[in-house]
Amino acid sequence: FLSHPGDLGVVAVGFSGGQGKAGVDAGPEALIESGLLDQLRDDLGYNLHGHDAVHQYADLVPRHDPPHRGMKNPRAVSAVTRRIAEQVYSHAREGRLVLTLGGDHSIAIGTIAGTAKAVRERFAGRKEVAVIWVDAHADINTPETSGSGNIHGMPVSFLTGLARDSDDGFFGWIADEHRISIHKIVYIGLRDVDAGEKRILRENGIKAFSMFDIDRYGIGRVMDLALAHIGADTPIHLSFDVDALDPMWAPSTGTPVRGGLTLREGDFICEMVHQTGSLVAVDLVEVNPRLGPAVDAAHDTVRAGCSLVRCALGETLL
Ligand code: 4U7
Ligand code: MN
Ligand code: MN
Ligand code: MN
Repeated sequence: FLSHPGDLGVVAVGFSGGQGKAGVDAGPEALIESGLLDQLRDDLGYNLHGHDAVHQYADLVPRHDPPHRGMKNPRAVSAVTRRIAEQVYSHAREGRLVLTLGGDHSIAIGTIAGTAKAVRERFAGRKEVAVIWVDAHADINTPETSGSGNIHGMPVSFLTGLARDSDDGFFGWIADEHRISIHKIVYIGLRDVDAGEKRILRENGIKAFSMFDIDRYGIGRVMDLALAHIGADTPIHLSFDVDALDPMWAPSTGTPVRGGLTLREGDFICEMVHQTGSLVAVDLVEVNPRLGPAVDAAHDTVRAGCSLVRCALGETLL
């Protein structure tokens, strides 16, 4: 039953340089091995493009990559995300919905830069992409506020222009066409936000629904409010960090935080975003099949990730 036939660009990103734990680069392979892309093709009816390779970007990762403004692996992350931006842009320019499988969340610098540019072009500058960022974390540290130096905690600051660098080798390649408006981002699932990040969110009036809001209003009302904030007929990029889910559902991830979304709440977010008909791109990131407490941890996490992606791409319960 082909409920949502269409063209889907796939970018599988085997990259872990935005943080320090090995194994998140094996996320895409684990998701694909468990049958995700077959399900999208056979069960949901998509025409897949670019799904033949998990990209490693080895040519872009220098041997020596000392910190810059406290950022770790800055040359590698800058070069890889720049390449990802081109890959995502080429798919989006062809009118394809774009699915990116990570990889750590630094790669969203590339994915969102790519969709932002494609959306501006498609609507001749009259529309800007909105971002729904589902995560335990806000990922909006600047290099200066970051305590860890890990760039997977900074993508939103570079994408919004809160953080900038004039050197192309350190994200200076990010131009206005790649950026998103601070008013067009909505967070869902936050529960581990650094003090400096809270300040940034507050001072810029950024829309955020924490786990408190989900407990208070329920995920149904939170999604209504989130989508109302974005507004109808606005192209949406969904960036889903699997650590938004409670570790009960997604234990194999680099920075797990207890008190998170149930798998059903995660799926619901994705279903609601799909139902808008405005989805232009989806990221699923931070699946690390090498981590986790129990033998089944990686398997459970991969299964949860597959479910999220299928819901975002149109799988329905009935
Ligand atoms: B993820 C952190 F300090 N805020 O900046 C940081 F708590 O993409 C975590 O959401 C970032 O997984 C987590 O290092 C990045 C930390
Ligand atoms: Mn996170
Ligand atoms: Mn994240
Ligand atoms: Mn994480």
